[in-house]
Amino acid sequence: WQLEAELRVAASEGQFIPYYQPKFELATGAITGFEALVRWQHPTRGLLSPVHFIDAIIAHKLSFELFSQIAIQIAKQLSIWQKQGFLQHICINADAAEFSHPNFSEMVSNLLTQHEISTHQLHIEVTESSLIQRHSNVKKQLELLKELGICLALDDFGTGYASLSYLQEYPFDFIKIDKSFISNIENNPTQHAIVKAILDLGNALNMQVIAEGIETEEQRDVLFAMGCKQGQGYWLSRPVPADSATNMLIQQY
Ligand code: G
Ligand code: G
Ligand code: NA
Ligand code: MN
Repeated sequence: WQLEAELRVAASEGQFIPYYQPKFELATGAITGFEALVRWQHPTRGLLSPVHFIDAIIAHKLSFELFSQIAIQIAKQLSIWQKQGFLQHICINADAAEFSHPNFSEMVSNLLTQHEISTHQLHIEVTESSLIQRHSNVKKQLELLKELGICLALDDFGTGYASLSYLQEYPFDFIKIDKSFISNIENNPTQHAIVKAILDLGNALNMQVIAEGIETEEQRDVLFAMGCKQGQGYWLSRPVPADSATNMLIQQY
């Protein structure tokens, strides 16, 4: 199929929509925020997961278009939730290519002002793998975002080539432990030791640590006992459409 041509149509016609996966306090299960995960509402193929098109988006330099489209929908959603009294944050994924756009932070800042959203309600997460190329503009843009008051998370921590140096180089507030270290944490001493070390590191560096890919109550219990405070995973919920996310918030209060 004509992937590139179809992606360009999708970008111009607004076929990309966010799904929302809750992040929660391990102690209580209370929802602290949501990660927005893009889906492609394809006119004939139905709802497509980003694993089928994210690489093509990046290769064809459509990252900024995708980010803008998702960011606008998130800003609107935050504004709706704010009016309903829900002050949870939404976290949006960005790959480093997006930061190479010189107006990235300005675009984000304008969007927040326009929708009267406070900057601390938007988080941005960057995957380690996307930092490898070291786009020259990435550090500058991350620092500008940070100055705006936007929280930055380093995603998939531990799977990149230079995990520790990224912590030194860029101003992250959150570390997200990759789900490959959580998948069997209740039985696997190696995973347990790695997660323990990441939690200690986060503590020492004053960064908050979020465990990804929590699928079972047992994994939640183990992580909680280790001192991990925040998590995300199928145990609480898969990524869901906006109305289901709203229902989760309503049920919580
Ligand atoms: O739900 P999941 O299959 O939702 O996501 C698959 C991959 O796509 C993940 O690695 C996730 O980080 C990435 N991804 C999801 N949404 C976005 C997005 O809006 N921008 C970018 N750059 N990556 C995304
Ligand atoms: O790269 P990133 O960490 O953004 O990707 C998150 C991916 O992990 C998404 O595809 C999301 O749907 C998926 N995911 C979220 N929670 C779980 C989980 O508990 N188990 C598994 N296997 N995948 C998860
Ligand atoms: Na992510
Ligand atoms: Mn991740």
